[in-house]
Amino acid sequence: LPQVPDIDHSQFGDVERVALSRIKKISGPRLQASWVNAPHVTQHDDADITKMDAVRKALKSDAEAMGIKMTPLAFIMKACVHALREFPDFNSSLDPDGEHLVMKKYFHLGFAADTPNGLVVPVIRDVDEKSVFDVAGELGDLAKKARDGKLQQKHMQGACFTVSSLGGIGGTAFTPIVNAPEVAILGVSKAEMKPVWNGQDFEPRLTLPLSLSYDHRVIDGAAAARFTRYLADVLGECRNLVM
Ligand code: CAO
Repeated sequence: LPQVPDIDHSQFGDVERVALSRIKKISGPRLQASWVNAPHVTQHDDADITKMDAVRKALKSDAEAMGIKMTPLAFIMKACVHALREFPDFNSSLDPDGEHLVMKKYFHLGFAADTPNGLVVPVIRDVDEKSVFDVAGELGDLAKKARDGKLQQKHMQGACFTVSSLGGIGGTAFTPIVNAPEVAILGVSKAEMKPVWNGQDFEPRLTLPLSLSYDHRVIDGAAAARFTRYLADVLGECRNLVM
């Protein structure tokens, strides 16, 4: 690879040299490996989550009684399983021989977690077999472990697909880097109430921006558009996401 010029910045003003965190030293080369090996494209779409959010709010107090925070991310992860089932190529990895896909029959989903020391990706196993309460509960536990620096290797292994949610922070879209050797990652931005034309009037609808980055060696653009639309429809209908 061509090198970035090595410049002595102190010739231009005061500087301080700070060590990278252990996590950044590990995640940096992995992100770069994915970026340079997998040709990335990002597909953007919107999901109407008005109904999903009403369901989530209705479940909130039951969840709280169980000590669980019912976050939108739990519904989104459940919806991803439906889309991965419908489009199995998204639940694969490219075999190192470059001539086969390794199709996964399980649904272990990673989620990007922001911690004081950097980005980590804990994994929730068998999301297909878990209720939205179970997924929300595990999300909360793993996110806390991540923030406290208590994740073990076993908590971060075996993911088939990753969700990176910046929805709690803000933004309208971004282009996440695929967590290789996975072949796709879903970026989620902040849901906003938007006026949507229903043929007669503008209706206020809660709109969730989705950004799906994918490895173009494995996934074609049309498949990515279909996957993202399907996911948006599953979220919109909010069927089979609770249990
Ligand atoms: N739209 C609108 N609001 C959202 C939302 C969305 N898409 N997603 C979450 N929210 C809300 C939550 O409901 C919560 O509101 P209340 O407290 O009023 O209920 C608030 O935003 C904060 O949510 P959160 O971000 O703390 O919780 P979460 O379960 O959604 O996410 C976790 C958990 C671990 C994913 C998150 O804390 C985090 O680390 N996010 C950053 C991930 C990241 O860095 N990604 C980039 C990696 S590089 O590709």
